[in-house]
Amino acid sequence: MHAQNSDPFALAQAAADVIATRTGITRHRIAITLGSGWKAAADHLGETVAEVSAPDVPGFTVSGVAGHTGVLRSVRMSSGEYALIIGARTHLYEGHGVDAVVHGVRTAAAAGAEVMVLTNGAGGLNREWRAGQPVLIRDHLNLTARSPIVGPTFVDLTDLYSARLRALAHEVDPFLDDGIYTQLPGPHYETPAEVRMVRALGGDIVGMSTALEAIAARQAGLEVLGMSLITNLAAGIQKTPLNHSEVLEAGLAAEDRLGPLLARIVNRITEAGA
Ligand code: 8IG
Repeated sequence: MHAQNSDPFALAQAAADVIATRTGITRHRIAITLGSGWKAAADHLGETVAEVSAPDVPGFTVSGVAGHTGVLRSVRMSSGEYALIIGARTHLYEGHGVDAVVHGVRTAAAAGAEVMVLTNGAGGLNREWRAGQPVLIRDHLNLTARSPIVGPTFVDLTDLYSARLRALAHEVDPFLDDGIYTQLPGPHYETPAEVRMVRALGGDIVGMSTALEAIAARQAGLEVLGMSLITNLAAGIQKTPLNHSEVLEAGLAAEDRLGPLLARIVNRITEAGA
């Protein structure tokens, strides 16, 4: 047990082994982490062949965040390939460390995935955006001052949010806008001054999850697609205070559109050959 905890990659392999045993699927070609507002999307992807409760899988815990389900699903897509849907996310602000935050991504890689789709709910800085609008992540600013990588492994992040996958997403919806995702540690939302800082730095989206996961995904050799559901405009841009129930409401309101959109993008990716 202690040996496992000290080696996050061994823990991810143990998780992948349990997933393979419990689902009967030895290889998941693509993995999708579902963030706030994206939960119902899983139902559109294909036929769910198995569900595993997150606490039954080594290294996963039930999230304390309302709107995060704590279930991993194996879904058979129209291409005949299997997708691993990760409905369990650990955030940096939960205090379990960076390895816990990126465990889902490392598990996806150990389960055989070549593509990692990271979705989240986030705040938007672009005044043209509206709550309930999905946008592609084009690049990120990691303002957590942390990395999931320990030691002298110098991972290239030039094309972190794969241009190839973004192009496939644009084939599905040419009107998808994109932006620079900025990860802050949270769990508090930004002050209006911090939102102005993010804007000055070139950020378009503020969130608390995806940048560290994307870095770990790239280290593991996965191709990354990132999508944010803009659930609110960032503090100071929208006039009303931010709250988590508003976030959940925006997610619910957008579900009808998000599910089919994500399903079409994921199926497009697997048909193109992951
Ligand atoms: I949902 O406005 C959601 N997550 N940092 N700021 C940050 N994270 C968020 C926000 C937001 N909305």
